[in-house]
Amino acid sequence: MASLADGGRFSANAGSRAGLPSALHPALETMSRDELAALQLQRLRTVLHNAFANVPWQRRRMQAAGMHPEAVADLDDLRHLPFMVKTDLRDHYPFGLFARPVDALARVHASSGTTGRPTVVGYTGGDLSRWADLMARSMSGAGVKRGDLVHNAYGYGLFTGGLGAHCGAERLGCPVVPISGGGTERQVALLMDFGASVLCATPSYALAIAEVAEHMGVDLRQSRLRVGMFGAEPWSAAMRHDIESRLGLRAYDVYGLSEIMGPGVACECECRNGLHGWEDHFLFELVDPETGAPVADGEAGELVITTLTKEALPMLRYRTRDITRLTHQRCDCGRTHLRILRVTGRNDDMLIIRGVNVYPSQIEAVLVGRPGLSPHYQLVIERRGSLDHLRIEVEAVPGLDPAAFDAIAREAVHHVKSMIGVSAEVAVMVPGSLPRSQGKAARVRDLRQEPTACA
Ligand code: DLL
Repeated sequence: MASLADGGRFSANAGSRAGLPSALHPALETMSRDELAALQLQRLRTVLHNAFANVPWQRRRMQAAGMHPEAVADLDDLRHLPFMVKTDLRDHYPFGLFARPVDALARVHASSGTTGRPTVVGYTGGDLSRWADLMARSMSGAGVKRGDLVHNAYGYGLFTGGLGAHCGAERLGCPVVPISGGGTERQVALLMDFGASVLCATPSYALAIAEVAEHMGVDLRQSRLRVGMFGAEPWSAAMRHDIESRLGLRAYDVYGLSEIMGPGVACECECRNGLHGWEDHFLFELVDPETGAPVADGEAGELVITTLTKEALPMLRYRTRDITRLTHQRCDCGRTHLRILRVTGRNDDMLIIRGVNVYPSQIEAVLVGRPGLSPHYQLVIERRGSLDHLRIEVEAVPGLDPAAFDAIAREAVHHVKSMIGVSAEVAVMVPGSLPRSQGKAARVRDLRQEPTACA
């Protein structure tokens, strides 16, 4: 069993266990549930001790909960501790929840957030090494191999996507094209010229690349692309299908968040039947967003994560706001780590339209793939009188006769109503009329909260 000190560090030359050739850390990825629980308990004590000793705010919380790291006898004891939320980090801006002084850190990232102060996160050298290992493990499970050329179109900078994917690829032994987001025509040209076999990007930016390539008359299906590592935002099965057919690759869902680490907290394996959450480094809980009570396997709830090996910023029971379902059933691939069944949206993204709860990804799942409609859409919500009004703006596929727009829109209205239960106006738009993202797509314009001109 690997110790916390090495964090499950592996050698890129380590042999794989027969039958699970894509496992980078075969012993860790297939350990029994009992072994995993024992490792988690040992690491939980260490991380609690770290937080207790080095973060006064965490120590006070543990003391208030009558909890001492030495006295933790099993994993359930963690439930005595209240949840952490994003504002806890903001309230201690910038480094108040760090367990290491700044001069002991190796790197700092931050997420911008739409309002107020950014959320700042920090890593020791050991944290960065474990992150690279987990991202390499994720990529390997998705079929990326040592020597694959990785075109990394995640944004570099404070966002964890760029450097997270970069260091994971390098750790796996892959050369990286660190192109970042933007300059899409150049991206298309370099994909063809360099012959990358792996594309890392948000799913919406992958689609933007596909679209620009089509405009340039370049067929990316003829490129060497084989694997796509897509994440950082919710995306539907229909969108996966669209991306795969236009880019000629196999698309994998990768999940993560900066507060916990960055990309590589969980990732799909070749079975693509849920994302393996790496339980040797994280403790996952699923709770009812209203009551905080545990939610059973298969039911929807909010993901709560505790970091088990983070030195610089231990996070204990962090409410991610991400809504998903979990399964502990063993995957066909042989990995024993639980699976997160696709993150369908964030609690914060949930729209309440005339009393009906709606996630943008639900609307995407209904619309994308319907004849005549492209995956480029935006939801505009406004108040008309005392009623909410949802307008779905979705682009037609290129080449469609505008005379057909109205009929397609009427059909879409019907499908949204019957499958989601909400009445919406659907506007089919000319291709290219909606903004394209270079990172996370902005799907919602909620005008209900915007001040009026005189306010
Ligand atoms: O988005 C880290 C990341 C980079 C993940 C690249 C995957 C690939 P943040 O900017 O902190 O970090 O945003 C985290 O993005 O809480 C989810 O709401 C959302 N998210 C991330 N991955 C997925 C995914 C990065 N695969 C927030 N599916 C998370 C759905 C995702 N939502």
